[in-house]
Amino acid sequence: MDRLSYEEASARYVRLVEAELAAIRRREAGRIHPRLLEAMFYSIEGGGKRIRPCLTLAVCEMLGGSLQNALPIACGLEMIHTYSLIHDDLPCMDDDDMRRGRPSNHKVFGEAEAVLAGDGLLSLAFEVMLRAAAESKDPRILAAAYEAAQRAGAAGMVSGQSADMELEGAVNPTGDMLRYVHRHKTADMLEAAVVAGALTAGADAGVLEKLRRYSAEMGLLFQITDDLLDATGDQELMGKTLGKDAKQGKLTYVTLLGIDGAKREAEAAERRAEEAISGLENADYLLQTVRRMLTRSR
Ligand code: GRG
Repeated sequence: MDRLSYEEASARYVRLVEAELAAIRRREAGRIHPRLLEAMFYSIEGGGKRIRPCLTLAVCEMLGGSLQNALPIACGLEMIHTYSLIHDDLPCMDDDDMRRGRPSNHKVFGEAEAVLAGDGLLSLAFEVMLRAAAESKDPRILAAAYEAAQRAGAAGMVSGQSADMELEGAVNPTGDMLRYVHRHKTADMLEAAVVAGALTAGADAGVLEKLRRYSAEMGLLFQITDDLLDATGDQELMGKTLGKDAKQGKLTYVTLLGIDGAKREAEAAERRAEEAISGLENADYLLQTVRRMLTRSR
């Protein structure tokens, strides 16, 4: 990161992750039923910003860890994130026809196969992470996989999604309910990415604590900008249907705070994220990530 610009560092991480995901697909061909494999990797290969795996690799490198250790965890997290998008797009959840600039998984493969594609990605993610831990016998990789399980699982992202569905039907939705939803639905997976990267490098408790605070603020920032983009963004750039929140009368940070209030809250979260890691060395990639999130257009 010292010598590379933010864009160059990100492109290097994306190349590493995408090459490893392609290797996983090749390894699984012949083992996984062909149609299921195709459905799983249709969504993996459909683009996406790869924010989570980039964070995992960047934090590992920032703390002097080996990218080889972090790569299976980074790929596992991208697979878990992709499963959540496939399931979120289903008619019984958010009912979205477009994702990552292409028809959603169920539009191409049908609802039943899309459910299975999500299930397949979720379980393959743990196979990939736990195989790396077992083969290396490195407890740091096991700790990272456990972090991923906790944040992605029943008490993490899945609780966020469940609360989100409850919020949609609530007669008097509150700001606290909204914050709970996004703490889990959005921030938990970003925290998993950052903290798992740190665990692969053997970070101590003090560093982990700073990174957890940074991730929680980044999660809030990411969600507010997502809500702002849903209200004011460019559909082509975002690669998904926009304006849905207003159409569905959903409580979001924009409906709660207004456009200007949401922007101010995003700026405050960005500042708090920077403060959380102010004592960490070589944190340039993390600082740049939250600064760019504030002005992102996709
Ligand atoms: C179905 C268990 C389950 C969970 C779904 C991630 C999620 C939870 C739903 C997706 C909808 C949504 C608005 C989630 C908030 C987090 C978010 C903005 C995800 C999209 O992440 P990006 O922008 O997507 O990083 P790409 O495609 O770039 O990877």
